[in-house]
Amino acid sequence: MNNILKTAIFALLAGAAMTVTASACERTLRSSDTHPDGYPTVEAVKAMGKMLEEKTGGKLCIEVFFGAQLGEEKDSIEQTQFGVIDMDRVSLGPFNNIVPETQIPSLPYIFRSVEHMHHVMDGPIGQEILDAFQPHDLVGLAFYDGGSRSFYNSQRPITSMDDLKGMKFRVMQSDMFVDMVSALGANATPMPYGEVYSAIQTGVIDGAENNWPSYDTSGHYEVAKYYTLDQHLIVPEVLVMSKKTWDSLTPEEQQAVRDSARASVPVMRDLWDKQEAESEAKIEASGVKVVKDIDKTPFIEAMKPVYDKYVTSDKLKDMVKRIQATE
Ligand code: BDP
Repeated sequence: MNNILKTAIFALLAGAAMTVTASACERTLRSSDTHPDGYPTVEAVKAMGKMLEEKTGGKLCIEVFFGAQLGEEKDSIEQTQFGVIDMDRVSLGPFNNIVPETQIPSLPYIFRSVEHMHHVMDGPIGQEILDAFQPHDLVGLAFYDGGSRSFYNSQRPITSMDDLKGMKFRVMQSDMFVDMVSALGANATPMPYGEVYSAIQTGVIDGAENNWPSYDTSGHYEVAKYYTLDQHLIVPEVLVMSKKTWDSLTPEEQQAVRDSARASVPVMRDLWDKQEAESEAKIEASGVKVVKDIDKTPFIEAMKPVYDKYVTSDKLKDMVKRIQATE
């Protein structure tokens, strides 16, 4: 056999071997995430994929398309509703205009702490909110952590509500967040996450708001060096599946999806705590001016019109009451 033939046969065999490895899984579900590889949400869905592959004896796997490869959140949500994307990991914020129930855990200062949020979202209220995705062509699978979100900007330290006056902040694509920022005396503009860095850099906006890990991994702290821990939102993140994909699975596969999604939650929380501490340390060391001891009372009081505007139906009012009554 001449060398060229040998090389060709080798290439063919290697190709066949690769195909075998790649097709070890009968079906690979595509999952979208805006965050970069290594971010807790991305790693949690990968962990879920491993569990799913095991539970289904290699029938189902998940591939995570991180870094908004499948589009920014507003678009990826639509694509998931259409069944073009199988799964999506998104903050609850961009669902506010679609699934009214998601507005409730997205309300400013609704949760007293991350523990309070866990108690609510791990219980019956969380389940009701997951179920509320169904009529919108989505299946809610699990909630992930998103820490607490606070304002950062490129102009000056915010030490009281007055300092926010006249500033322009980017918010997630949710009408409620536009009203939240207006109620604080500032201006808001909804914008996809991926456009925020250059919008701050070029002065189109003064800043945005997010948790430590996002402020870090997006690089926003490089262009907005004032961060004030007013912690106006403790908004959970959610993992959803397209109803089209869901309906194409057998009941056993659906159960395996539910179980492995649920089992990925403690994995995520663990990764989250580590990432949060790491990001905080990195940002503090980078020279960002962090205002920690802000009086939140005026911020909380200013939110009344937001509650009045969005908590309108009896169902939503009752949900707020039950959340407030949860320990
Ligand atoms: C991050 C969320 C992500 C959102 C982003 C945002 O994890 O889902 O896209 O905030 O502000 O904290 O858009």
